[in-house]
Amino acid sequence: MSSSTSLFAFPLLAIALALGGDGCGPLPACSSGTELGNGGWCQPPSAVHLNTVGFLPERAKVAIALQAATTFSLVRADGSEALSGNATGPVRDGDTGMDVWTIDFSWFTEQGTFHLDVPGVGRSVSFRIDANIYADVTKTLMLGMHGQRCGAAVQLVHDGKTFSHGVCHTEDAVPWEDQASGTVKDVTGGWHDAGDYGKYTNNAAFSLGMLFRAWELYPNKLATLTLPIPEHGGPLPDFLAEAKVQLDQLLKMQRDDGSVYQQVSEISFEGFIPPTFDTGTRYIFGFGTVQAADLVAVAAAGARLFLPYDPEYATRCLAAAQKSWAYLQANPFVSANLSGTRHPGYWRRDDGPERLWAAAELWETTAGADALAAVETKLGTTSVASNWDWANVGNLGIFTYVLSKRGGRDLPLLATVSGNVVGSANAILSQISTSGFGRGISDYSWGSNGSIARTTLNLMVADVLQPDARFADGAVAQLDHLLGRNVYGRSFVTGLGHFSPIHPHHRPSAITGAWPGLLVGGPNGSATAWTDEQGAYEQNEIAINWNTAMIFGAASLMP
Ligand code: 9MR
Ligand code: 9MR
Ligand code: ZN
Repeated sequence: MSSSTSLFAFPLLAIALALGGDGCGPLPACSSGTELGNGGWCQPPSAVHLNTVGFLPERAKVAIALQAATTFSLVRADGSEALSGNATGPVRDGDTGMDVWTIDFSWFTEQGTFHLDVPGVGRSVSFRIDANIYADVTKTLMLGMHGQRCGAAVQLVHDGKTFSHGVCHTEDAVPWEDQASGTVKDVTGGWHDAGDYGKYTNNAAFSLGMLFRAWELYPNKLATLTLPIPEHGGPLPDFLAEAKVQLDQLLKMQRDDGSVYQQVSEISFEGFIPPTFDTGTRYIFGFGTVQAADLVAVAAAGARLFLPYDPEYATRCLAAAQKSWAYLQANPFVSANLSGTRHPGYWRRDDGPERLWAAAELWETTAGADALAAVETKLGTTSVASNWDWANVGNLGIFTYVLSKRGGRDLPLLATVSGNVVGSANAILSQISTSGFGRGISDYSWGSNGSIARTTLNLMVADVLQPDARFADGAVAQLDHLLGRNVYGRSFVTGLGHFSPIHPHHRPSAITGAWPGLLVGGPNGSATAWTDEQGAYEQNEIAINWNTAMIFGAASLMP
């Protein structure tokens, strides 16, 4: 796991270095057992692998050891022992082949700062047991979203360090098909998608969909969240104000005929430069039904969510949703033509899941019979995915349908689909129980950390349909994993928890050090295929669809 080993073990990185593309250089060497950490000193992972932020008093508390553990003690910050007990195990984790010992102190409810001492293994980092930890986690992840803002100057402070950039990408953008005329259509604003400065309609809508689901399930929790954003103190709750930045930009992506553009970016990826230095021509590439359906979904949802605060905006959102809905009714699948760009990464080959989501959100907002018929037709042939990402937004529509308080649904269908949602959550629970590291999904593909975070939607929607404490504990296990109960004994979120990523593939971070509140993609290819290196974009990039999934999970566990 040392940086020098992974440098050679990771061929793509070797290629990137050979091309000299992205300013990623060899890291200073650390002695064995330590790695270069925040602030530039060598530090070890937590000896006991656990959620390095902490635990909720009333929920599961599980830590793991990767060496033989027999007993443990939980120690308060003043050195007194709070409890002692026995570890269990080992169990063999199938993904890594590692033996894993479990330390379970779930029944302990005292709040405070603690660490674990495990003879033969070592001492964990300090962590909190506190009912408020997930308010802090949610806030930091939302700060991460704020840092992704495009077309605006951004300044944020975290742990005493300031991160900022000036107004960027003010000339967004030239429609690719009209480039001869040189017309610029205003598609400024929104969030940078990831470590690059592109903006992609389907992934932005997907990300908003998860934030909106969080808002609708946890309005009282999220209304209390204060964020250091310019809109603070205005008419909108801060959480919705940050989300509106992206919805505003998506509304600008709509074309006159109701179709919607897909991508705003340069032809190729930018260099590793600050956003304000990125002044190459940006184009708008492709449009089609996937994007129209995505806009219907988020604009229709926006029309309900913003109504209490800004009725005029809600009306505008609904009109936009209806316009793209009409386009969808008149057009079978229209594929976005992304041939002008060299990186059409979010291209979609069909629009089925998007149409389902669009119909569900429009129906929930308007009670329209055509939308209900459309969603119910799709539901007859759609399963509930336990592992899902930007290419399969169907779950968002399914969750809206089953959680709705509206009448008029086909009751046998509703019962079947609700049962399938609970079934998906139970499948996630059984996957968690077979993983030494508590992962709710079994594969390791690009953005696997985001997919782990996203299982919290299945779990918590199931918890509404069929309340069961195991669902929230399953969600806790996912957050535990992302914050340190993993192979690495490290947090996967920049600026949060112990030994968080230092070199994310994120252009602004390359210049000023890791911006806070960003979930990195995680192992991609196998259970141990993650490295904290800037060049490793397939494992260590950050992205809005990963962050917003984790925001949902953290919000669900707020007090
Ligand atoms: O920085 C780019 C990142 O956002 C993408 O996810 C990734 C894959 O499409 O590509 C990155 O850009 C790399 C490019 O594809 C190849 N040359 C090196 C670039 C920076 O690592
Ligand atoms: O997260 C995306 C992953 O599912 C795809 O396999 C991959 C290649 O198409 O692209 C990932 O998304 C990247 C996008 O294409 C460009 N911006 C950075 C995204 C995160 O790496
Ligand atoms: Zn920008």
